[in-house]
Amino acid sequence: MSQTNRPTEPADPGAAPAEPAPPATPTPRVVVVMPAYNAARTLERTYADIPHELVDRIILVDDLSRDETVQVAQRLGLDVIIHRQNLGYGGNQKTCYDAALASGAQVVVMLHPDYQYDATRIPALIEPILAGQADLMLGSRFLGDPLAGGMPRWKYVSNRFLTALENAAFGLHLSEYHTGLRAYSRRLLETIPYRLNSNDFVFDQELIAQVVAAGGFRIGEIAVPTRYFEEASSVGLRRSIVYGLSTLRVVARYLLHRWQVRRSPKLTARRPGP
Ligand SMILES: Nc1nc2c(ncn2[C@@H]2O[C@H](COP(=O)(O)OP(=O)(O)OP(=O)(O)O)[C@@H](O)[C@H]2O)c(=O)[nH]1
Ligand SMILES: [Mg+2]
Repeated sequence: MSQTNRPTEPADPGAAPAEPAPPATPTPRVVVVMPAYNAARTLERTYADIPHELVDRIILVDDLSRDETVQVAQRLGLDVIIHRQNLGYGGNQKTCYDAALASGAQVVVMLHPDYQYDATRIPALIEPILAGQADLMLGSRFLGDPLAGGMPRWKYVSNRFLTALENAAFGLHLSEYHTGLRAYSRRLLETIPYRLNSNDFVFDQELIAQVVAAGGFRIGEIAVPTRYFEEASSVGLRRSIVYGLSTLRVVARYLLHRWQVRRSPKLTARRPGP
């Protein structure tokens, strides 16, 4: 993969002579990552809603889009990483988190670049992580009215079904597991062996199963609006069926692991420390 970086801050020619540096403030580094594939038509809108005063860096990983995603991202000044080959949504996120950790992120926000999730909600999303009260925060559409936001009824029903099943298996009470707006603490991403997960959409579910299996991580959620519209990227029926079945497999694997019937390396391994 290749990487293009945002130019560093230009030196201010009119700057006063160097004064003693102020004491280093422990500012948490918040990094937004966007796993992108053909997001040219929605990227600028998504970017515009990001609370830039809170975010230190925005990394976009392009999975060999066939549109102008890379050009738009570069024009916006994002850090762009380009995959040499199409890996899929999960493979894309692996690169996102590797890059975010390497950049020193303390909090990592994963945001779909298709403008389906309201980036203006990022401050509320990351607040519990910054306060040390959560390690994983989910932006949930099901705390609002997903149907009013245009979610197709069959997606609504399958989401509810899978969420109920996952709650029962994981012993949680979340309102949805299938959101594209999430935030993670550095500690979580350093602990969870996310690289072992699928390169496909089920990556998101495997990661939550890993978080639950690891224990000791607090998960929270906030309400986010649902937005379905013409230019948004959306999974069709066939891929949704594959996704649903893969999610069932994640739940089954988790239960077998927990009942000590069959141990899963994905659910036991730990990423080596830095
Ligand atoms: N790397 C990669 N990313 C993808 C692929 N398909 C979609 N994406 C990105 O992943 C994000 C989520 O994909 P969507 O197709 O919107 O799927 P979804 O949001 O889970 O499902 P919907 O509720 O139908 O929108 C999008 O913003 C895309 O930019 C893919 O094949 N490879
Ligand atoms: Mg989408």
